[in-house]
Amino acid sequence: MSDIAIDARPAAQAPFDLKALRAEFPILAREVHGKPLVYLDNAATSQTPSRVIDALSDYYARYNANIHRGLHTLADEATAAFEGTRARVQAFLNAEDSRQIVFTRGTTEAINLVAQSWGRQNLGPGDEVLISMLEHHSNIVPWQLLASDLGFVIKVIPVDERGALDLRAYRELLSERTKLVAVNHVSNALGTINPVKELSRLAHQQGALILVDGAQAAPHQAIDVQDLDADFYAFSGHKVYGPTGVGALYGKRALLDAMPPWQGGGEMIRTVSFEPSGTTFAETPHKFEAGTPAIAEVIALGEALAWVDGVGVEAIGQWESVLLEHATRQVCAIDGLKVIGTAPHKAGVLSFVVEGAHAQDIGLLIDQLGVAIRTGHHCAQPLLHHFGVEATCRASFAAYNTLEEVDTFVAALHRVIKMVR
Ligand code: C6P
Repeated sequence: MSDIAIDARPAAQAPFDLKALRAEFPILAREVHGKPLVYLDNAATSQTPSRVIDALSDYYARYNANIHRGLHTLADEATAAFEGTRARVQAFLNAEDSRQIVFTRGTTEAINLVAQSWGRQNLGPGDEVLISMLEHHSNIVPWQLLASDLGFVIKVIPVDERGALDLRAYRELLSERTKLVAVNHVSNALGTINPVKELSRLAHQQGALILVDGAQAAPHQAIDVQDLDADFYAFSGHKVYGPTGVGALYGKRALLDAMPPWQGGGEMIRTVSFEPSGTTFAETPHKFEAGTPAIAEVIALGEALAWVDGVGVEAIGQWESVLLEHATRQVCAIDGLKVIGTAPHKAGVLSFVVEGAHAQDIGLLIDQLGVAIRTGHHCAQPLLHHFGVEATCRASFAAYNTLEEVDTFVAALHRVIKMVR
């Protein structure tokens, strides 16, 4: 790779012991196609440190039991650990009360919960829901499904040519018809960080609620739902160094209390009877958690958040900015490469297209060199169409990535582009 000019500036230091931190992730030691793995698909899912993996196996090895309904020791231990994560999530989001935290399968299910419970109760003909051009399909399709049932209108906040939200258009779209603004905190496809506090203030001025999809924000910056004045906030465990199949929804207490259950079953009832209206429901948050939840995963999510707290989410975000800048500077120098998404405030996501080369081909070939990036529409098809592309290549960063990995990625990209052109 002698044709690559590697940045000669002195290497920035991570604000933590990067070598020791990497050693906590067993997967980072593996090889792919005979090359050391360079994992840059963190926006899709981040890797898990040993303590999270241990928490999963420890649950099955020592206290596997169903929660909330057993009187035996194992059930007590499992319940305490499960509810311990609720308190951990409360602290992570700076929620007022752990009862405001509902466990879900992830961000997607959290948004569907709000749509099916709050939405069915509160939306109808004449109402409007504002979403943004930046949304992931999971913050588009649930509203479309509901709109076709209930007859409300979905309006889309546009973005400028850099991929930043058009705030003037947002102000103009807001009206007394707006009942909900549903936006992501950070765009998964472009990395744009949205000014959620300001969006929230303006929504509330109009009497609308705001739901924030925090899937791509929670791993990279401190979240304070009270400061944001978010009515709902959702995130996924597998993007914050935790397991798949688990996530959480925060909601303001009065809203959650007034919302009906959205799924029926065990765990979410107080009493069940065959008499008309004889069935009554558990309190918030349990009325939203029907059936046996992902107990081991919830417990391990608590461990992941403890890990993030230990490293410091601000330090993680700071380091990812260094990686992003280092990568952006180098890829921008590649002939015919265009970065999609250059908003002034960005998280660690680098999306790009290369003239004369299909994103898919780049993704497949770069994998042969050990580098994992994502290619495709990133479940944000309307956004990509807006930028006139079907697919981009996306590199996304996490705490454990190194500047050397960025250099390996850039060198591999140069090689692959030569091969496909
Ligand atoms: N984005 C990505 O590669 P789930 O699948 O429920 O954990 O998360 C869905 C989701 C919601 N909102 C945003 C902003 C997201 O980025 C995602 C998941 C992955 O970008 C998979 S497409």
